[in-house]
Amino acid sequence: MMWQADIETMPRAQLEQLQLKRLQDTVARLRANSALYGERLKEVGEVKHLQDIEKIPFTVKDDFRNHYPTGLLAVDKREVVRYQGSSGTTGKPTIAGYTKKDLEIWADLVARVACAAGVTPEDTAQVCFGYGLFTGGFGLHYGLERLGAAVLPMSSGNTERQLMMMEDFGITVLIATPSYAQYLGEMAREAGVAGKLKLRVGLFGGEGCTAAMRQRIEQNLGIVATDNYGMCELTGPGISGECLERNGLHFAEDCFYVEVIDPDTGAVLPRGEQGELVVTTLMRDAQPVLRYRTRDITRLHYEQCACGRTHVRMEKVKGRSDDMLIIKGVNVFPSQIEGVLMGFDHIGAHYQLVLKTVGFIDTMEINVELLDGALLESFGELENLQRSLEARLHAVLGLSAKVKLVGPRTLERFTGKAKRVLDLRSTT
Ligand code: DLL
Repeated sequence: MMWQADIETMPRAQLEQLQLKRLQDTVARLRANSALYGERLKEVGEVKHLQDIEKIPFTVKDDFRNHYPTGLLAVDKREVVRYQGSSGTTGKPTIAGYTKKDLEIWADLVARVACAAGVTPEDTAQVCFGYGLFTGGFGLHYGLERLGAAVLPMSSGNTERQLMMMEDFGITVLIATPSYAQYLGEMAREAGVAGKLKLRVGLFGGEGCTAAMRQRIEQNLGIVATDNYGMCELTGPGISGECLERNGLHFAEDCFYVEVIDPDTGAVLPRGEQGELVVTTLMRDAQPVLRYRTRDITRLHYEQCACGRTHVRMEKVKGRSDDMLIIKGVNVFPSQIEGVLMGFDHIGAHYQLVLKTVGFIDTMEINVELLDGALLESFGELENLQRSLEARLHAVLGLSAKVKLVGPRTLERFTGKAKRVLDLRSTT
């Protein structure tokens, strides 16, 4: 099923022509209406080919901070009908403004990823993303309405009430971060309602999760879930999402131009190489963004997908370059650790990484929840499991980590994006 089949299956040559036209329009509008880009584009000549984009300087998060809250608008403020922001809870948020047309396009983009995940107008969806500045709640809400599904706007938190409504309404679609979906599944089983739920589809996003973790959540809740990516600086959710092939997230290339760069040198990498995702908006009126450095590490696949969509597929995000841990000089993404942990049967879905400095040396301890507390009674089995985990982690990461196995339900649960890393290392 496709929401805008003509666009989603557009032959690549035609798609690239459309991108060039839209890029040229965006650049022209920014030259005329944006103080920041007007200045930056002075040195950039004409954009005649898509590759000419490489002459344009990058936009970075600090540009949003320095022009907070509305300095990046390229339209008169009277044309703005909504503001959204980044999900962080401290400091000044990153702000995105939208015109009416921007909101229309955004709703269609979200309807596209929901449709690709198998959502239909017959469905009733429970949105467990926060409604507020965060783009997740309102973004999914209007996209699902656009598609014709019924929406229950529960927002995040109050898990018992979420489960009650899920059962009462016969909710079929769950919209949540994977960590909250995991928690909901756990609570549903505990409350004895898991068997009564009618869920069939999940749309996960706002944070990554490994394929192994997803499989566990799917089993708990009886759903098939797709991964959906987005960020406030570039609109919000709906910029890329998986189809049911689940073989990468299709990027909405009619509305965005994507590149992958070497995060250290800024050089554009050849197609298919892993690096930092850089995105240019092609259809935003209120706040167009040129070459935004997302900090997210991924890889792009240009071969056509079995679903028939032609838009480029982005691999699941491996991590953010600023979340990458450097431990004793070794680069580690938390997702690599999750991948190892989920390969063990007795291990639950909750873990926490604790980094400390002991006598000038970095150490990593991983608190890992067991699925079954009974294992804690058997010292021998516990020790065996701990040793196997440590050996596997060492083999995969090239680094020793101490594993501490803890009882079920002892680690913190999250209703939004999970915070699994506790970095207590001294910075001196
Ligand atoms: O998290 C937008 C969103 C909401 C996407 C709901 C999908 C569903 P921000 O709060 O601005 O926006 O955070 C953006 O979150 O740069 C990634 O690091 C991370 N992120 C978002 N989705 C994924 C994902 C929303 N599917 C930042 N996989 C991004 C991995 C993700 N990371």
